[in-house]
Amino acid sequence: MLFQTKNQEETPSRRVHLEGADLLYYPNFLSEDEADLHFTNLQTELNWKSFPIKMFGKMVEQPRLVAWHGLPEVAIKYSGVKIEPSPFTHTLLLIKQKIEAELGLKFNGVLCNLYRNEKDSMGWHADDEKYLGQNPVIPSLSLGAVRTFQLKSKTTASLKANLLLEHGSLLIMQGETQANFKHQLPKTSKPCSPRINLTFRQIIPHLV
Ligand SMILES: [Mn+2]
Repeated sequence: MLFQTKNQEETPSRRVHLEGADLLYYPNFLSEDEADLHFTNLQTELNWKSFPIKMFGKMVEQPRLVAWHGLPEVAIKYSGVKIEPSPFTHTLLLIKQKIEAELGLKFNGVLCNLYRNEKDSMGWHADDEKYLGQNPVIPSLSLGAVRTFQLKSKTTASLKANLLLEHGSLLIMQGETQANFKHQLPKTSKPCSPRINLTFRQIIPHLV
């Protein structure tokens, strides 16, 4: 088709229909081989850390490992704690460049989450921090075990979606998605192997 770019033919995407959200899903953004290789390398390359959080007045470990990588100026506040970025690694740069080429956008940081098994999770939240700017474009790359990603409207209970995020897939959250919706990655009862999720961000340093 004339209006289709070469890129879109190579990495087909589909819209996720959810009123008030703007979601684009590429099931095979990476080939199986690329995804396998990146998954293995990221497990050892990244600066994975366990972050404590306060729950019901007690300090507990968050149910996942986290790494923040980016340009030197993009320290962020994560769960109320300021974290300085580790540099982009070789694998992160390869993935970042591929996403930037597809979207025609630049990103200066990437939040990495490692869900070690079915018990690891992330609770309901929106990526709506001021330092991400209004209506941020957030590409979310998934590697490893398939997990269910859930979205729910901040105001309308009937507006919700469950998405299975596959190995090598890319979900783009953009437009008013963060303004109108929260998202989470619930734990599951079925045993599962590790999953790595990379969410790329364009941080506005003076707003952190
Ligand atoms: Mn998020």
